[in-house]
Amino acid sequence: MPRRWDIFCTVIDNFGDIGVCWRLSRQLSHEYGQTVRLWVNDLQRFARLEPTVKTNVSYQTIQGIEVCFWSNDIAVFEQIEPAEVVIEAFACQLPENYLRKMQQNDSTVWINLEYLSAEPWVKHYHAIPSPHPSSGLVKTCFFPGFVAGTGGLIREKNYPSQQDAFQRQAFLQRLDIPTNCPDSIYISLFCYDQAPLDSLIKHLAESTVPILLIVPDGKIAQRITQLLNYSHYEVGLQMQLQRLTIFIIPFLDQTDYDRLLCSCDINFVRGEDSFVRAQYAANSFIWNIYPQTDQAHWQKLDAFLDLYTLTMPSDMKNSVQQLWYYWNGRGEIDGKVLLHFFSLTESFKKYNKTWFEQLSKQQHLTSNLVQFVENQL
Ligand code: TRH
Repeated sequence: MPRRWDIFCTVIDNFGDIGVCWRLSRQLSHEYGQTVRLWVNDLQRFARLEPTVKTNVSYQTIQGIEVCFWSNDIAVFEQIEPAEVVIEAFACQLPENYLRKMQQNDSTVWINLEYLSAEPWVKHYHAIPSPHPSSGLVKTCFFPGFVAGTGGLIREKNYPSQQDAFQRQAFLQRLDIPTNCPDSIYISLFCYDQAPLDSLIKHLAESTVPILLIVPDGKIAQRITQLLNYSHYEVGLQMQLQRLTIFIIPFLDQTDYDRLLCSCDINFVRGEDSFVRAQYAANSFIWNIYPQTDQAHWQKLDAFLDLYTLTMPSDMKNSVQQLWYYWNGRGEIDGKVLLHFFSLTESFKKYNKTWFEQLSKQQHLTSNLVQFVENQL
């Protein structure tokens, strides 16, 4: 049943909020024929991962989705009729006057799309309706997750076949990355400022295996350039340190970023969305979790490790845990740890394929959302 959806997204920092909302919007529209209006407060950020976004217009249609700039001027919402389904992404606050209009139609389905976590409590809190204190409307928290009983993960219907069909060699050549280095390890790098970048670069440079490190344009790429004492920074720059070759590539659109994850042997990913996509790419991955001031991220990290490594041989499990802890700021490693992780690359690929198959068995988030809405209306 085609419904009208309003998705509200505030970009707090980084790319994850709009990254998730954009994937959701596209899947709702393209695979479920839903009419989607996406409200986003930062078009510049959005344009980084979707270059067709115009940053100087308030309304535009992209790939069949109405994209609206959500400014501070709430008078705009006086003219707006709320949709049948309202998604408030990551507990962003709806405009007051929009909320008042929602009260006039008590069949509106109002959902707060939460952050992803592998913690066991998630399935107990998923999809529990609660009355909103001031409006009296019912709001439901939708928790994405990795197991049955949660909201699931965003996964396009044709994701595996899409990836099978793509041409790795042509893709890497398009990015000016050499493809004739069969003995080299291809690594992509996307991480937070807190990650021990200096030490990683040092270990990679000392590796006995040649390494091609691919870094999308951004703060991390700039820091590496400084670290290696290069006098200028630009996209396309290639740097050499012992057996390590570093390529600064453009910040890619989401589809190409997915391809990059499929093209590399090892992916350093972060946050939420790139972390999930690395799992779909099924190559080795190292997660830099979004750091929280109360250290709550450690619980989240451990919860995911428990689930992900459940059936992993102990050698691989220890290697993942040691490396992920180090990468998130707990403990140092010596070069041998990294080399050992590299030596397990093929085993990780095999294990991660099974992990992906397991994830694919659960209903995906968009399908769960559509089903939930149909049950309400
Ligand atoms: O950017 P992030 O750090 O986002 C984070 C997390 O979502 C976190 O949970 C949230 O609290 C915080 O934002 C505010 O990392 P994440 O989630 O991986 O999102 C990055 C997005 O950017 C993802 O959709 C992939 C996309 N991307 C590209 O499209 N091209 C690129 O070149 C790169 C490096 C990323």
